[in-house]
Amino acid sequence: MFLLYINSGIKCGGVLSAPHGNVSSPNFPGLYPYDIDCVWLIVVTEGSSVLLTFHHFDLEFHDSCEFDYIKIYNGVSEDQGNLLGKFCGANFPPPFTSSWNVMTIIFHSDNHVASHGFSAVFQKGFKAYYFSAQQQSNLGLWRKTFH
Ligand SMILES: [Ca+2]
Repeated sequence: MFLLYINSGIKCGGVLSAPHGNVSSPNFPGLYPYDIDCVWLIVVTEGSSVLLTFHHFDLEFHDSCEFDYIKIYNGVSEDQGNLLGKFCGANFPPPFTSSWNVMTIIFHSDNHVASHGFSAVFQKGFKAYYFSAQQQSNLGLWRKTFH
C-alpha cells in the first residue's frame, strides 16, 4: 500500500498537478536525510504524457541499489510491469516518458550514508493513452491517500 510517509519529522512527496515543475530530494543540494520514503505523483492533463528529465543525480551507490534508490513508475501503480527503472549511485537516469498522464517517483534512503540527492524537471509531453476506468479509480484512491 502507498502512504505518504513521515519519518524523522521529514515530510516529502505529494501530488504535483501542473503542466511542468520540478522534483528534488529533501534538502537538495544538501545531503538528504536518513530513513525517508518520499512518493511523488505527477499528474498532467489527460491525454498527455509526462516527460521527466534529471538534472542532478547523486545517491549512495550499491550494486543493486538496496540502500538508497529512486524508482520511477508509469502511472500510479507499483506493479512490476509499470516500473520504468530503479537507480542509485551517480549514473543519471535517462529521460522518461509515461504512457499515460501520470508518473510516480519513489525516493528511499536507509539509515546510513547520505549523498546530495537528485533534482529533476517534469513537463507535459506528447499525446498519450487515456486511463482505463480501473486506472482512473486507482488514481482517485491515491489522491485521497495524499490529501
Ligand atoms: Ca544511505
